[in-house]
Amino acid sequence: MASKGSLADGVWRALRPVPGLVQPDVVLPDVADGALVAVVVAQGQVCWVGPNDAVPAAYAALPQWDGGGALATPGLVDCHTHLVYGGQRANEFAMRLAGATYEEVARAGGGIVSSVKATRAATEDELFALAAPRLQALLQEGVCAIEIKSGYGLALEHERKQLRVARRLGEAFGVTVCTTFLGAHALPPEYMGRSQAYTDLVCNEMLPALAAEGLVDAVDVFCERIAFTLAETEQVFQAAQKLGIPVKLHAEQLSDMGGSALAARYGALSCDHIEHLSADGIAAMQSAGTVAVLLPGAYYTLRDTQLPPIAALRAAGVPMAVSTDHNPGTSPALSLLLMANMACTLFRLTVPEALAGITTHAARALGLQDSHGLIASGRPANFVLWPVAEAAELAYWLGHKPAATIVRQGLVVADGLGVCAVAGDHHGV
Ligand code: DI6
Ligand code: FE
Repeated sequence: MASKGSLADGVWRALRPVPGLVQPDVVLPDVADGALVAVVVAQGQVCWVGPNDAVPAAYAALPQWDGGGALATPGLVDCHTHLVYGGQRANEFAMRLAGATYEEVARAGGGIVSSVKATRAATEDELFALAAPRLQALLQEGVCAIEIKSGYGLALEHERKQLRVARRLGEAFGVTVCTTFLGAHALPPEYMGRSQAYTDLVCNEMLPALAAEGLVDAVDVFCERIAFTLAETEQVFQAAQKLGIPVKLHAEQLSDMGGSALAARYGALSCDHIEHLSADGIAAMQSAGTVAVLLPGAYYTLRDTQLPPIAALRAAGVPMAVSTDHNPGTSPALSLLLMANMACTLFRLTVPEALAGITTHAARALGLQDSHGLIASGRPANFVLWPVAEAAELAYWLGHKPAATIVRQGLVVADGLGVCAVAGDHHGV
């Protein structure tokens, strides 16, 4: 299950680029948008992208792979997940079907806290074994970078366990994993009624310890009526800032708390959910360059009716990413392509917006804009060749995992198209 695969070094010819997701080094004046391109990979890095018939002679000695006109996108990026946890919460699914709301389930002792119990009870190896098949499902669709949050431990040793598993998953599967410390996800039962004391613990003990262990790439907070206040959120942001760690926020999911504007003031990488985002929040995100992360899986699961303000975000030029928000409570989703579909159908994104949302803009939401989310020279080779006739198909099928050829971290990890005819079985991704 580890990153088996053959080296992707070679000249990948006859690829059909998705406009905006492939950046040629050489643009010949007579090459129209949509003309075939070649991508040269050497030592696991993309080193040349350009017109198919203009590959420099210097690369003639490399293996030559014929893409046969397959559509090429960068490796997908899932920029918001809670992938590592114990147990599952299908019982809440049934409760909601019987009429309970997410907030009612949470107030009744279910919700995040029930996943906390199961996560605390699990060993690191058990959490790894539970998360591995979920990660594999995402990888089989071409995910090459993923964010994984803590937030189901809510105590130092258990948050550490989650983050260590996230790191181990990245190493075992050869995929870029960005870890996010979400200690301020919910109030643990032992701190009931002592929100300030728990926030102090998060800021003064948990975050510094985990950061010192190299386990924290970013810091997140659930800023909501049923979670942490604006003032508590700011306290966590200050602690992160002191350590030089970037922040992001679960913001305006159930109500307008003003979290996005606060996050933007701290230069947040992203504000996520944002169904109830105000015009002020949009303006603040726009000027800070903060990415709006749309999570249609949670919107769908909760049968939410408040749409995120897509038209206003678009008009303001705020980059929009799309992610699974994979978690056991509100988004048990394991398909980023399905999220692209739902972002189009439910939120009315255009297909190019949805595709940028699961690649380029998602990479930006993780601070990976210089290495992921675009096929371009100087980046690690992460790309996917799709067996589809047009780009819209990537957002069109419901629940179909196309047998793609996947290059991840410079290795051919799946070869559904038979381009190289040397890589392993697609299911081994
Ligand atoms: N927002 C979410 O969508 C998840 N966490 C959060 O802050 C839900 C987490 C859960 O219900 O377990
Ligand atoms: Fe989330």
